[in-house]
Amino acid sequence: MTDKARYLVPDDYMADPAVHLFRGKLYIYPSHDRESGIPENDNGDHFDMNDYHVFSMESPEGPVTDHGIVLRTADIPWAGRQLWDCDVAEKDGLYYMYFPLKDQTDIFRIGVAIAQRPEGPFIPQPDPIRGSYSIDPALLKDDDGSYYMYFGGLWGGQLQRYRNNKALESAILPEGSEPALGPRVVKLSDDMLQFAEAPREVLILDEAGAPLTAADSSRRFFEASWMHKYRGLYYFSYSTGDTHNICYATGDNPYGPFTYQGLILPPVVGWTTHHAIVEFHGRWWLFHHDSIPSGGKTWLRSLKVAELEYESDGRIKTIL
Ligand code: FUB
Repeated sequence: MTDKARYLVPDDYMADPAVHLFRGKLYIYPSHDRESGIPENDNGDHFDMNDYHVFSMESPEGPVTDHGIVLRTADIPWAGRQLWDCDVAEKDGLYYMYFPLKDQTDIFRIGVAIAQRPEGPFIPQPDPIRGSYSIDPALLKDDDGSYYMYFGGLWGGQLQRYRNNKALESAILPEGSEPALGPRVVKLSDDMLQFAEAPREVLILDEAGAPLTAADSSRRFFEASWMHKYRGLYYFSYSTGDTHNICYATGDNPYGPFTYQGLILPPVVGWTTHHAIVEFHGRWWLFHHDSIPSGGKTWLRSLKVAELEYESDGRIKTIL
């Protein structure tokens, strides 16, 4: 699949792209996969990344510039292990990177690091965001200047350990006809360094208006939140994890609920799938990853980009 996609960083393993248009260029903020020798398991211990690079492009069809390492685990005061999928937002000329990382008790928290330029370097804050948990932060700057973070991921992403923003004594994954666990959304504080409110669970509904169930594993949320707007509508897209789809749901406000709409990208080679959707000069692009260049090793993924198109009614065409 995705024959029309091209690989962006053929000489290294990069995954989980977040992509934004800053200062007229596209900036890519990926995870940096590496061969750590840690055996593969359902908790994702094999995803043992310890730094981030930033890449930029003058256009999605042009060459890619590597700006080098911009943040290392070793520079983060509260670090335990595993720098997973990050995202960056710009406010008033500063660039804020949000990154999930396990603390020294092996619990994922979300940290913030600040840069003067989109290409970094990013200087980490001394502590993670108060009340943060789980993984895969994705940022939306809304048209009114508010910033929202979407986050959460199942299994190794630890979302099943929480209800109502409180840690459970032991993890509970909904089953069967129970509503699936939703991602979280939260408005950021004016200084971009904390949550401005308690995170809310995002509802993803089926065509009849009922929450997607845990058994509906080819459509329910698993991880890899992304939010973009098209013609004024909010498009929340995500990975279904163990069924390996990237799909989307739409709504009329940043908190949802969002109604399931369809498949953007069917399963790629490799266990994980993860993406970003961005507009560049009137055309739309899907950045994502697969594990073809590493011969299918799930922990060694490669960045790709493909054009994304809409039907006239606003539906996203599945990329085949
Ligand atoms: O890269 C580690 C994890 O794999 C990400 O946080 C998930 O979204 C999945 O892509």
